[in-house]
Amino acid sequence: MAKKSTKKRVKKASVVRRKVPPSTKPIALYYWSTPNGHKISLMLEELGVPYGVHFVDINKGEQFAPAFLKISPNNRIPAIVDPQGPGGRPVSVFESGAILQYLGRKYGRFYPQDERARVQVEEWLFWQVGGLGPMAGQANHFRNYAKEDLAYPKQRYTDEVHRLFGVMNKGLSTRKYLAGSYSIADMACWSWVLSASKYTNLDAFPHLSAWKDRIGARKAVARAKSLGADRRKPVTDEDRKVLFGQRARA
Ligand SMILES: N[C@@H](CCC(=O)N[C@@H](CS)C(=O)NCC(=O)O)C(=O)O
Repeated sequence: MAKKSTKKRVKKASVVRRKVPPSTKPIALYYWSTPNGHKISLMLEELGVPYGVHFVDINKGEQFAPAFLKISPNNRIPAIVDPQGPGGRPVSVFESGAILQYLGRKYGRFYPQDERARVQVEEWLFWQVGGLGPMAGQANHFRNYAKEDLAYPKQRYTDEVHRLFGVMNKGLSTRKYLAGSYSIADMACWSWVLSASKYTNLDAFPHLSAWKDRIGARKAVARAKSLGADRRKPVTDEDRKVLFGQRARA
């Protein structure tokens, strides 16, 4: 390796001395008060780190704004921008599961480093993003939003939520939280369970019911759930045109 000249070394050192202190700008959360949004408000509240909220009114089509699509190309909330990302440079993250993992790694909380414990958290996290979320989302759509009253999809997705609740209940019969200790997996599931429990009687799922109440009693969870709740309004026909029947855009 070539030896650096003293002149160069002095120059480099002077650059280092002039370096500005790291930005203290908080994480920006792109959010609307929905079960997917709550996953991240919950994690940020549990972490107790400062964050700024950008409300993205998905009923009015703000998820299609070009600036938001740069951060979240799937036109869905939640998303975050961390001004202090890897290497001290900003990073944006979309997809709730990826955001939870990112924050868990960054702050070293609610996402264990021990591989066995981490695998269990990931099992339940992916179970939520690939199962509970989509199934409960469809049940919600056909029960509350579809213009037509369609018996088959209503039953199909309500049954699937019931089955998934049974899986959770069984897991929670031997442990307090889904992966043993309170983790991002619980945070991912909680708001979905709360919303689906409006049409699924929890009497048949006592362990799940106790878990729901245990998490619901946490102060951080109450704060996270109430964030922007007052902005949510009943879906109108105009909103339906924005939200449903979306197809690929140029
Ligand atoms: N897989 C995504 C799902 C996110 C999602 O579906 N977000 C909904 C709100 S709960 C949304 O932004 N909808 C806007 C739209 O449908 O255009 C995640 O887990 O982040």
